Parts: sequence; structure tokens; C-alpha cells
Amino acid sequence: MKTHKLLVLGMEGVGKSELTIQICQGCISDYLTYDPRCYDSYSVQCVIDDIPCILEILDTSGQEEYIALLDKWVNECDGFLLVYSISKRKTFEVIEKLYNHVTRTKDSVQVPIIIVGNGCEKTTEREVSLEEGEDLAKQLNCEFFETSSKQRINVCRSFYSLVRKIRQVDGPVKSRRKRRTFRYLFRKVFWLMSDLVYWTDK
Ligand SMILES: Nc1nc2c(ncn2[C@@H]2O[C@H](COP(=O)(O)OP(=O)(O)OP(=O)(O)O)[C@@H](O)[C@H]2O)c(=O)[nH]1
Ligand SMILES: [Mg+2]
Repeated sequence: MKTHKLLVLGMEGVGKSELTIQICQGCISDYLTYDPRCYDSYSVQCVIDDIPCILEILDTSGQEEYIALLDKWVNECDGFLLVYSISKRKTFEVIEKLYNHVTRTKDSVQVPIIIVGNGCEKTTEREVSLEEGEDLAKQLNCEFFETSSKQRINVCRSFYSLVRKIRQVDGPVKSRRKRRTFRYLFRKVFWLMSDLVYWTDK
């Protein structure tokens, strides 16, 4: 079974831990490691588009002092959930910086990244409009969801979309493998046919 390592990033208090706990509650999950100062790590078993997989989710702390660990975390992971809170404009303003940091560290713009505006049920406290979130995601060529970990809105959808993105990037390897299997089967059938012709001719 394939393991995908996902990193949940964003400023302090945007809801990273609650989003992670929500996805863990919907699947078979294990608590892996815990450093109360800077991160939690979970292993989650799930089936996405009929393909079983394991998600190793690193829920990081948004506190500034752990920014030094960011490169290490980014290097270890395959997919990234960049989270802001729709009720805190400051948290939205760092998303582009985080995006640039991840793509620069990975040295690619083909990195699987999903942008998440969390707390969407807090309509009266909204400081970032849905359109602003959508526009930023469009500009950065990422998929975008508004979520609520309190009301379980779009939580699984965000994580599952990230896994689909990772699979898309992994795609060519898989299709090469598929092509190789097809070639092997074709040869096998050809050999069997040749044998059959040989024996019937005898
Ligand atoms: N109303 C509402 N509150 C939320 C939502 N998600 C998280 N919260 C609340 O926001 C606060 C911070 O949530 P956390 O999940 O701890 O935030 P975090 O991003 O993990 O914060 P750090 O680990 O300190 O970086 C908590 O009181 C949560 O209950 C949401 O969707 N709606
Ligand atoms: Mg947290």
C-alpha cells in the first residue's frame, strides 16, 4: 500500500490540528509521534477512488520560532495543505509566502498543494472573501476549498484532493508500469499462440 506524506502548514490558530483530527476520526488512524512544542504526526488508512493508501500527516505548529524546521518538513513530505483562517486576514497574507517557500525548497512548481480557507461557518467574522481565496489559488495554480473543521465541511474533500494531486504527479511512473505489464502479457499470448500453431502443425 502506498504511503503519502502530507504537511499541514499555516499560521498559529488557523485550525490545522482540528482539520487533521477530523480526517483521522473518519478513518483508521494511529498517533505516531508527538513533540508538544512543534508538531504532531498521524498515520491514517483510507481508500481514495477505490485505491487504499496510508496518509502520514504532519500537523505542524504555526509558531514563528519553528520556521527553522520548515525546510526539513517540506523535504520529507509529498503534498502540502496551506491553511488560513477566513476570519484572520493576516493568516491569508502569508499563504503566498508559504507557497513560494515550498516550491523553492522542492525546486518545482509541480508540487501538490491545496489552499484551504478554514472556519467558513464563521460568516459574521469573515475578513477574507471566498473570491479572494479563489483568486489567489487560481494565480498560484492550486486547488482551493473553504472548510470548517467545526462543522465538518470539505475536510475530507481537501485531503482527498491533495492525494489525487500527488497521484497525478506520480502518474507517468504508474502508466509506464502499466505499459510494461501490457507488453509482457502481449508477449505471453504471442508465445502461447506460437506453441499452439507448432503443436497443431505436428
Ligand atoms: N469556529 C471555528 N473554530 C475553529 C475551526 N477550526 C479550528 N477552530 C478553533 O480555532 C482554535 C485553534 O485551532 P487549532 O486547530 O488548535 O489551530 P492550529 O492551527 O493547530 O494552531 P497551532 O497549532 O497553534 O499553530 C481552536 O480553538 C479551535 O477550536 C473552525 O472551522 N471553526
Ligand atoms: Mg496545532
